[in-house]
Amino acid sequence: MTEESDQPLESKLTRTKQRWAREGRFLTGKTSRPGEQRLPPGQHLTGDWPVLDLGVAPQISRERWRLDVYGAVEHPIFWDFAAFTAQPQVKSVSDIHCVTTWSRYDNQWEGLATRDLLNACQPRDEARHVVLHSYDGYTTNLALDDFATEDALLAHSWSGMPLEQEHGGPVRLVVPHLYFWKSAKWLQSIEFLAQDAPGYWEIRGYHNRGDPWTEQRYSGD
Ligand SMILES: Nc1nc2c(c(=O)[nH]1)N[C@H]1C(S)=C(S)[C@@H](COP(=O)(O)O)O[C@H]1N2
Ligand SMILES: [Mo]
Repeated sequence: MTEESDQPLESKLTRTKQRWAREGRFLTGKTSRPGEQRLPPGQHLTGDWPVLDLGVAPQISRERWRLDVYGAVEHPIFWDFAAFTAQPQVKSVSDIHCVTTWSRYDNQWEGLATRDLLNACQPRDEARHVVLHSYDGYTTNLALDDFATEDALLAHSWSGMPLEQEHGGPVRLVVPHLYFWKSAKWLQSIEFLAQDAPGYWEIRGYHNRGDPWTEQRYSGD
C-alpha cells in the first residue's frame, strides 16, 4: 500500500495544490465584475466536466444517505433522502468556476434551495457562518450570506438525472458565485456557527471566500 492510499486526505494532489497556493499559480492580476463578461479572469471554458476529489469517492446510496443540520439553529434537522426530497424543489442553471482554471457553463441543477433549508432550520441570531461536512472527511466554510444566495442549492440532480457519485451524489452543495471548492460533494452535515472555522482547503492556503470575479484564489492574495 502506498502512503497515498493509506492517507487519501493528504494525497500528492493535495500537496501540489498547496504548492500552487504558495506560488500564486494561475493568478492574472485582473479583476472583472459578474455581468461584464461571463468568463472570470484566468479561467478557460471546458465542455466536459472534470472530477476533483481527495482520492476517495465515498459510495453512499440514497437509502443510506442522511443530512444532519446542527449548531446555531432553532430547529436541528435530520433527514433521510425521502424527507429531503419532500421539501420544496427548485431547478436552476448556473456556471461552474474551478480554481484550477476550468469553467463549465449552463449546468442544470435540481434540489433544495439553501434559502428553503434556512426556512426549515431557522438559524439563530448569532449564526454568521456555515461549515459543510462531507462523507469523505472534506470540509469547507462559507459566510451565511454566501450560503444563502438565491441560486445556491443542495443538488440531487444534474441535467435531469440523479447526480453521479463521482460528482458528489446523492447530494452536493452548489454555490455558483464562488469557486467550486466551496461546493461540497457527498454532503453529510451542515453546521451553523457564530465564529468562522476554515475548512480543508482554506487551512491549506486557499482564500477564505473564493470570489472568482476578483480572483480570490489563495489566502495571500
Ligand atoms: N466532499 C468533497 N467535496 C468537494 C471536493 C472534495 O474533495 N470532497 N473537492 C472540491 C473541489 S476542489 C472542486 S473543484 C469540486 C469538484 O467537483 P466535481 O468533481 O464535480 O467537478 O468539488 C469540491 N467539493
Ligand atoms: Mo478545485
